[in-house]
Amino acid sequence: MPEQVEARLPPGQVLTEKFPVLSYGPTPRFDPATWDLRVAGLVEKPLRLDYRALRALPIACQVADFHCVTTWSRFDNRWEGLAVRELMKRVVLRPEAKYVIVQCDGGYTTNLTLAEFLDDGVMLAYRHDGRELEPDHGFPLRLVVPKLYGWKSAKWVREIEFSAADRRGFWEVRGYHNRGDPWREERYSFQEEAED
Ligand SMILES: Nc1nc2c(c(=O)[nH]1)N[C@H]1C(S)=C(S)[C@@H](COP(=O)(O)O)O[C@H]1N2
Ligand SMILES: [Mo]
Repeated sequence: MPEQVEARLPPGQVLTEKFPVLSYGPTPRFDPATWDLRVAGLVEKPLRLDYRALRALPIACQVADFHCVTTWSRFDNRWEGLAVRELMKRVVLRPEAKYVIVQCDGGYTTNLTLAEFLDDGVMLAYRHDGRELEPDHGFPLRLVVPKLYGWKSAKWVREIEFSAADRRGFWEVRGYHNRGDPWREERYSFQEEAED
């Protein structure tokens, strides 16, 4: 393996040029007339953005590697969309807010700590590699959390809920690790027992 590849590939991962689709369940239908993104839970005032309002917000762009726990990694994904930091300029959190639960069309969920959610590079993307996101890859809006395994990058996001307590998401209750840092190879929940 070339050195530059090896340095960017977390342990146990294999590089792919393709962009596999990993979805539990069918791709939801998108209706721009009724779609919205909601920010709810422990916020001073809930926020609701319809599709036009979402796309009118400042556009962020980043290139990031993507690591799925099933062992494929895809380098240099060019994501465009709404930076979480930009979104959060419009939201006042209550002090008790410590966790984020991301809810998607189709019922998928995932959880993050507030710090993981507010970290560099976390964004709500609607374009990938210079085109609108494919529906199967999460159009109209997906989370991108480049530092964690792909299951945290929820597709078809509709609601971001701030919470005082952590609530494990769809895969986190089905045996995947609560955090999922690929560099620490945090794949499975049983690994948590050996941790802090
Ligand atoms: N709503 C939803 N988001 C999801 C999933 C899913 O099944 N449903 N799968 C996750 C997993 S396991 C991975 S690896 C990535 C894959 O993204 P992709 O299908 O665009 O490659 O999406 C994540 N987001
Ligand atoms: Mo995955």
